[in-house]
Amino acid sequence: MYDAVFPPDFLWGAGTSAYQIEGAIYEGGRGLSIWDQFAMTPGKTYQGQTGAIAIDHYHSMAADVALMAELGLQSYRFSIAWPRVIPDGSGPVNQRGLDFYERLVDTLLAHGITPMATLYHWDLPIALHQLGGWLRRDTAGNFADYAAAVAHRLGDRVDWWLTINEPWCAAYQGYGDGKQAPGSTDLAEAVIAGHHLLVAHGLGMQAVRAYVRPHARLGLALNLYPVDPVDEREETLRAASMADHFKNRWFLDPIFRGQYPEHLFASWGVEPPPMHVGDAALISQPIDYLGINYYERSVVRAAPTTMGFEEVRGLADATYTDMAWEVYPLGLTRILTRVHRDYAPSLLIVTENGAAYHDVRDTDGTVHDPGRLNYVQRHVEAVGDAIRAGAPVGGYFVWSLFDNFEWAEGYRYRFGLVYVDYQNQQRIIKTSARWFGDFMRAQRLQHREGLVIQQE
Ligand code: IFM
Repeated sequence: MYDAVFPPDFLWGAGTSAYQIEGAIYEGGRGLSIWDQFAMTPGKTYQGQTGAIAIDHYHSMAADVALMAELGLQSYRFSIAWPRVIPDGSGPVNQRGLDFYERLVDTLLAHGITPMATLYHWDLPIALHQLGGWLRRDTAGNFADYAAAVAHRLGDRVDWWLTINEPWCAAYQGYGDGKQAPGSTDLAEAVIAGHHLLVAHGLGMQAVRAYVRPHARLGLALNLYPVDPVDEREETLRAASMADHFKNRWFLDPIFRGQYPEHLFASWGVEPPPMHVGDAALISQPIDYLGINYYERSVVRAAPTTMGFEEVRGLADATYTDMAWEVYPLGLTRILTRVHRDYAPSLLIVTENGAAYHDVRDTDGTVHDPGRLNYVQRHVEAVGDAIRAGAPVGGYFVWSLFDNFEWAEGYRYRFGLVYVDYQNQQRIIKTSARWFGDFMRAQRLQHREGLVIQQE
């Protein structure tokens, strides 16, 4: 079922982010972030859960990397916590913070695992939030200084970089619907925050580029969704177009075309963001790859909401994960080929793809996760289909390597290939991880020995 479609240098891996796994929020000179504050605010997360301890990766990093090697992971995507590196967001660099990530990178490399570093996965230092956070343009400049500090230390070893993870979530969920930190509910603010995140991406690209090796690859990761109308009525088709603009084109267009879609903000009844001279070129500077985070498609119908649509769930014949996200592998092929067709990035990497289930330990201590196994297998096939259709896909990362803090949902859903017992921090390799490890090994072997292995 998996023929020789994946090239020898295809990156296979899994990902995490700092606040979701590290814990140790008061250690190593780390400052606090908007996520510490948000999670500690009553009512913001499931049962008031926080990332204060998470899966304690800060203390178990070496063992965690050894586990990655045991699994056969070829590449590991992680994020760097800005408040560990610059506790107040701007100003002095905390060398102990950088030391931690340097140890992580060196341990990965010692195990032959390729590091992919994300610079911003939502943990804005609280001191910057107090100055205005992403509503303040200078935050983008502060981000560039932070990015430079990290790249200065790690640029001689890390060749894969992502500036911002999912600016749509950071902007819209952080400032628009309030589901994420810092929890504002003002669409006009979300639009401004989104623009400043893009400016930060642009400045961050330049800052990192100055310190990395010539062959290093720099990009950012967008969460994208193919959008389908639930029926063929004209108003539904219009709603689907609105949804596509909101979910996809809001960020794709400025990055690849240097401009927001026409009438986008007017259609939401808000002002466009404050564009400075040079912003368009800065934001749309060439990236070496686009990270695509794909989980499900979006099926919509017309509704009297600000964006003119609402999501439709519970479709007959559809299957859903425990988090009620549709399992729709074809959507991954579709989004990859669509981005290739409409925006033509030179390289696409699936930087996140995965499924949340309520996994449990069997009496013998093992964890079987057939839902996730099926999800990952089918999405890997969907990537193969996209490559066959001509999309330049160069990597695939499962989200997530470990069960972890799923933001406002706390610990109630598990995304990991590896199960974590939150009582004692024990790690247990799930069935999906065993399969994925074997699969990665088979891919390597296939290319090393020039074999074509047909895997069942
Ligand atoms: O856990 C998150 C991740 O941090 C960002 N992308 C989506 C994942 C699942 O919700």
